[in-house]
Amino acid sequence: MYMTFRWYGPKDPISLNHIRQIPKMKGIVSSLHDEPTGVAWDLAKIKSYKENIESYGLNFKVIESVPVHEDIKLGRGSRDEYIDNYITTIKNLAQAGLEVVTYNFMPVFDWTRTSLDTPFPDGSNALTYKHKDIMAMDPTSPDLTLPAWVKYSNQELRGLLEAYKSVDNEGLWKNLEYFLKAIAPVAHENRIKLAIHPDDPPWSIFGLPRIITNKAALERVLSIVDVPENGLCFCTGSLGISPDNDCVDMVKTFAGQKRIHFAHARNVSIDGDHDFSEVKHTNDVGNIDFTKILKAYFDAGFEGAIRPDHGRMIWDETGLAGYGLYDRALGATYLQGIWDAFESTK
Ligand code: DNO
Repeated sequence: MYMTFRWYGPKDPISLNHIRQIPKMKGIVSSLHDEPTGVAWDLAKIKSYKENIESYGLNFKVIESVPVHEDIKLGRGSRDEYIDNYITTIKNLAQAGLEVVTYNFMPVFDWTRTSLDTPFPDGSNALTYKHKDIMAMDPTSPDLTLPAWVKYSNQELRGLLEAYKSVDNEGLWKNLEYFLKAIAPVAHENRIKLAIHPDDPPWSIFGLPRIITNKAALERVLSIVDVPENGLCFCTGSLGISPDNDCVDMVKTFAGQKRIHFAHARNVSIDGDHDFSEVKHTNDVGNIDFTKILKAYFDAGFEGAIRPDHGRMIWDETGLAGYGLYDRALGATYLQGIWDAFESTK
């Protein structure tokens, strides 16, 4: 396992110089954030982005993410053109020396929360989710936006929500299957590891289908194209908010099969039925115990990248929701410490 940190590019308030000062920090996870969804990424742009990161002594092997165009998820006629672009991007990333491509198959909205700064008694604040608040939200309201959401015009958004009315969960599976059957063989040939991120939260929101929600779904993804490159970004914070999901068991299974290509380490506290808070990485709180999760990775001989996912805002830091410096840096050192203790007993 090697430790990485997500960086949002030159516009990120956190600098590569600060990130490299985190003990044992090895690499950056990032994306060409200014590229519109659906275009083919240019090789020269990828190379220069990579060179800049590497000039700080950090590696850059993991892309998070190459977003999937909605036309692919909707199975529209234009999907082939977007799939061709995705394939070009995969080939160019391979040529530039990248190793892992993270993506998700969530319709319209990426991760979703109902509050970005719920205060905690110790003076920190964090992201939380209350299902009854989601039920009361109108996602097309101009006042409503989340950091990870693509900015659509109101009309586009209404059009998309309407179009998804004819795509149920099985329809979405079919569209994922079509996409994976086209891209996984290319990833295999080019030795690019594909890492699908689970749905966050792992249940339907705003009436949209959501399918990457549990162990059976992960097994199904892997079976669609059974090559080692067709794999997972295993996110404890997304899967772990469903009490039915046993994350330790899933790590044992999928890291054991060498199909986890990237690990997201986030701790969450289940506060009630479909309600949760994001909490610090340590095992005195929350439902995820990283001593157990990391032991499962360690026993499976996991060699991929891990990153501390969403942190709280502490010490009066302000910045991108979930992506401040301080709490994620504490998370990274906590996770690394657990790992080093396992290493030392080898
Ligand atoms: C949340 C992240 C996700 C993830 C994408 C992967 O903080 O884990 O936004 O990057 O879903 O495509």
